Amino acid sequence: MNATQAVRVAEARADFPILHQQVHGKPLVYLDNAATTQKPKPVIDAIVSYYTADNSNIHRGVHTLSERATVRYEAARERVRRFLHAASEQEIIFTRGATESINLVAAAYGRENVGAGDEVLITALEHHSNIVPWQMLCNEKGAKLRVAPINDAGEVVIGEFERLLGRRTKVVAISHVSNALGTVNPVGPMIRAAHRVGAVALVDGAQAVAHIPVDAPALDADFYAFSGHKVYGPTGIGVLYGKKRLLEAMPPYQGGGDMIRTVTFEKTTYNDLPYKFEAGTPNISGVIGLAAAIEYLENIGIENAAAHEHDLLCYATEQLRRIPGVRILGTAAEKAGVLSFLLEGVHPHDAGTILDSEGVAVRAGHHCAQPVMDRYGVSATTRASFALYNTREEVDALARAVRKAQEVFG
Ligand code: C6P
Repeated sequence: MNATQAVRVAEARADFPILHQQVHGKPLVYLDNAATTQKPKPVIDAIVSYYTADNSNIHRGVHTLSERATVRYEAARERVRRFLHAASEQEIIFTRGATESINLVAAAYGRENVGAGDEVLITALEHHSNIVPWQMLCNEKGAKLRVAPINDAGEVVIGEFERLLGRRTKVVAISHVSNALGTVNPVGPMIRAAHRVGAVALVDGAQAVAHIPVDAPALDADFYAFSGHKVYGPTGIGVLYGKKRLLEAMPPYQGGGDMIRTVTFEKTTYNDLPYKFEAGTPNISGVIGLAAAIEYLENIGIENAAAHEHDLLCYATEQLRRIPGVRILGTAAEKAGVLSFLLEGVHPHDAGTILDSEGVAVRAGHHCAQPVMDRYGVSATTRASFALYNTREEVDALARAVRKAQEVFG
């Protein structure tokens, strides 16, 4: 490890039990972190301890276990609040993931505030989760989905983005970091531009929060969405941050237990924030695991993790560029640890299969971002993505496996 890297990688790797195994007789090299990160021991322990000692339903029971579970659940909300620098815990809604967070805003905010002839502006970099909910809303309302283009490097053309903003724009929905190319969007200025025309701005932070310290109020994001499983936490848990004034004005997303104050057959009154948006028994163990994940990452330091991943990205880019026939997609000036590439004469799925036979786990496909693939005239790429526990030696293993794929299909 380079002496300037503050992440003690060997120590960090020891925290992730899953990394210490062989796949097809080779040491596992896990480079599919943009799809989901592995979970450190403190996260696994938090979930085990919850189910071993405190499991109960929350906000309902008068008994001790329920009180303990409720305390752990709400303490986790406070940790997420601090993580995003939100002003109030009322601004932190637990969801199933980034996808549900975006759907919640499209349904609850969008249905009330977007009408016929209005526009929703997204970018050509978006994941399907930040396209389809807006498309569904626009179809329902007779509104128009506008798309800001990207250049060959995979950067949003900011002049075009600004040109597409107008008095009809009601929502701007943008990714903080592209999952397919790794581009980091200048979300601060983009949010400010959205506000100048009176639109609200949602940021899809699914690929950002593990790599970039996020201060949602400083960004002035109206909504910020992320998934627990991409930030070393469990699957099935996510977060929606929303400005209190907007959340308060929005109708509920789903009806059920916990989101109500009173129910009669004639009328229901709704609970206060954030419970108004958390219908039904939530993913309690997921919330507790997420809080442990955030604590783990904060102890390492997001900036330290980001610096380490940046080093790996630069090193991997250099290594792959040395291999004739490799074409890297996504060469933005600001990139997080995602490396998407094509191998001449080898389909990305075949490349992924050969890499797997060498123990190297990557994602091959359209990465749920088909419009990005269309922009480059390809159907798929092979994608390596880095986390705080990856090493330069693993990048070397990736490069060796890529050469092997070339030989096999040569
Ligand atoms: N991207 C990937 O391999 P969920 O599935 O709700 O946890 O996250 C959806 C999502 C939303 N936005 C971005 C930018 C994303 O990258 C993802 C998930 C994974 O790239 C799985 S498709």
